[in-house]
Amino acid sequence: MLFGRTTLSKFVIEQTRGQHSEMGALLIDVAAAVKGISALVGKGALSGVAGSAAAINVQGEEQKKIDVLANEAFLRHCEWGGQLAGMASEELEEPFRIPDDYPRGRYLLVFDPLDGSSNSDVNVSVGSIFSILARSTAGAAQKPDFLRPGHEQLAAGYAIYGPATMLVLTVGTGTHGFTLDRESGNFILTHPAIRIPAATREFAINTSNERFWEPPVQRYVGECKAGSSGIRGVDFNMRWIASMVAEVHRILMRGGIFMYPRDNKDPAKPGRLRLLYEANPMAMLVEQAGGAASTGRGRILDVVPDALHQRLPVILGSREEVERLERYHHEYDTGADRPFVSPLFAERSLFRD
Ligand code: AFP
Repeated sequence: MLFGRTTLSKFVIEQTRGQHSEMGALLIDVAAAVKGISALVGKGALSGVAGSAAAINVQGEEQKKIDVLANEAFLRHCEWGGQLAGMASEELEEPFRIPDDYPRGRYLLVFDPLDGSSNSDVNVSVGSIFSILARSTAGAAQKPDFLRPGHEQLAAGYAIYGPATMLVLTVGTGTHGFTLDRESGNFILTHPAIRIPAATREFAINTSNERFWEPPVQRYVGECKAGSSGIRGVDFNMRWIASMVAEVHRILMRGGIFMYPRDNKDPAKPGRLRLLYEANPMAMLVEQAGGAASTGRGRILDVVPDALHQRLPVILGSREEVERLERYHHEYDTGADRPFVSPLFAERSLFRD
């Protein structure tokens, strides 16, 4: 069927008609940025931009040339349209000010231009993640305007640059997947109204950090690894791609639980993943698809940010498993997961030695 399929533009215009029609135009600019990044990533080593940019980004991580170019793609495609009061990026320490020769609007675009970029040199799927907020007044956005809890997001999405390039989007009316038709250059609606199965037998975590995890996470993962010989009574499968976009995409397609928990490897860091442009957009997409997204001790979308590049623990995916792991955190915090030991037998023996 060549014609009549729903394109991203048609979907966005229909879904944002009225109050947020300007946001629709912004989403079409984001899609244009994503197409440019897809073309660049798809060239691989032929792009001539593999390797390090010989710089360290605000995260203290080595910046790759392709990180810089992906960031440029978002800024150049989105700065001119008149919908934005400002932008914030994983690659920029401070918010990006819309140049004064462009009109400003009331939306805020927050993004990780190339997530999983350490995988780009080894040809593993990477992605871009974005989130849209709004402010009540026009004019240049200041840092506090971005520090809004995730439940205030108006839209969220990611692009995954895999064998196919897909854009997965929510504007608050479910989570929907679009596949890039390279011949026409259109994103075509291929996965309407995605639903995450409530139950799963597949977990994703970097188990090399196991010794640093908190006990409830060690308990949960230990039960998954014990499989049918343990209390869960069923075998589990494990995945770890080290590209959050690819993990979340797999979970949206077939269920699963993704964990990047707090670990004490670096006690100064409450987690690896960033709240504003990784956890919040992914949490909105997952919840809109019927899943759950938690820090282990609370809903991610209710966390009030206090810094632009704030990190936090991330547990998301099939609702039953996320809720089980939240229960394990609660039992740990209240001591309910440890057998009650009577004071008579706690520290001292009845028989003095
Ligand atoms: P990079 O963007 O530096 O490759 O990090 C990717 C990421 O933020 C996220 O996409 C992965 O889930 C996670 O880090 C992988 O972390 P580990 O390398 O510690 O497994």
